[in-house]
Amino acid sequence: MYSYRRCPYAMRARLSLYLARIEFSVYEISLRDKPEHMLKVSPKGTVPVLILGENQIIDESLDIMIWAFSQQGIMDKYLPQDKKKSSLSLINTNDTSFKKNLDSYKYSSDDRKKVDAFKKCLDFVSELDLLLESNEYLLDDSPLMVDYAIFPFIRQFINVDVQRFKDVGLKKIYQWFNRMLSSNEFEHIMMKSKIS
Ligand SMILES: N[C@@H](CCC(=O)N[C@@H](CS)C(=O)NCC(=O)O)C(=O)O
Repeated sequence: MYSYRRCPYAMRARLSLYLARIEFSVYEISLRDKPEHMLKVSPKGTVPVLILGENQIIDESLDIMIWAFSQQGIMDKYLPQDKKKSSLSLINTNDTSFKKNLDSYKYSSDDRKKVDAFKKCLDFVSELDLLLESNEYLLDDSPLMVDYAIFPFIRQFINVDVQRFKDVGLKKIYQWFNRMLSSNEFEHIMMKSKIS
């Protein structure tokens, strides 16, 4: 898999392969100097790119997750039918509006824009915090695809300014974040080894 260690999309893909116990080699790329072969097999130039064979690649992180779960017959465990619609809807909000606001929060040099983006991000994060009133994880008492898919982005959001986030007082999501952060699976996929 062509990957980039700190990319949240690549993290969710690596997490799903780890959960499915699928062995894979990680080829860590530089986003500024992408390998020719990667661009040849996936011209859109984003990571992760999972190479299954000569003419078979998967270059969307959610498709990699779904492929990994289906390979091992653990789709029902991580994306149960009765939670499919709500899982995909949360992931979609994460990948569209939340990601856009997260980028403005992270990269804006204008303080007013930054604060505005932070508040917009909080709308989604508060929604997640509310879900955690009912379960240990977002939609269940054990982590599902939705937790693994969203966590890397919430991690980025909190890490921009941990104190600013803590001052808001969203305790449940902060506990969830710490639980996901210290999980074996996250520690494993962040290890600096080439082979997983
Ligand atoms: N929709 C893609 C998005 C992947 C994506 O945008 N990855 C970023 C890194 S976090 C990337 O490769 N960007 C290309 C670049 O920066 O040149 C997916 O889910 O796999």
